[in-house]
Amino acid sequence: MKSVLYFDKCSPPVRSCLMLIKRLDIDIELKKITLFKREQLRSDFKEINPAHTVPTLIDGDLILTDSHAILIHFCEKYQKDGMNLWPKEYNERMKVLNMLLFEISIVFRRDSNFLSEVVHKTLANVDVPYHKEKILESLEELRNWMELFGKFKFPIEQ
Ligand SMILES: N[C@@H](CCC(=O)N[C@@H](CS)C(=O)NCC(=O)O)C(=O)O
Repeated sequence: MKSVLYFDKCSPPVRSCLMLIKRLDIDIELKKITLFKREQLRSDFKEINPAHTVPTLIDGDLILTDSHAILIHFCEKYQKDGMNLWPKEYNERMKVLNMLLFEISIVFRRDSNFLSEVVHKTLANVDVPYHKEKILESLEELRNWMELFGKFKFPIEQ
């Protein structure tokens, strides 16, 4: 039976899973949960994921409710020989895990703090300059990490 990914493309963590599904050519069923219609709060979805977030993956008996766990699972299961997305070598693998945790604890948290305020307050009541500074700071840190790894450079729009 095919795995099922509950998704909404407006979610950044969902996007990371969709990118990896494409990269690894995974045959999977996609089920839309429209966040703006608050479909994630449906009781049938909360029975699968009490935290009512997307992405959520069902793969047989396994239910994963965090994009980072889903990304690791996809690599463990579908990464082809010669790919090094989820490295075999221990220290390299821990570096990837470290960056995934940096993403969830800094980059995504700041983005989501801002967007939750936009959704729950009116934009006029949101301290946009504060959030902009925090988000740009996290992107700057991300860029520094990338440069440290010597992988690539990218510009950050002010
Ligand atoms: N740590 C989770 C965060 C997922 C998350 O917060 N998803 C948001 C959309 S970006 C969501 O589904 N929010 C709906 C809700 O909280 O009710 C992950 O990376 O998968």
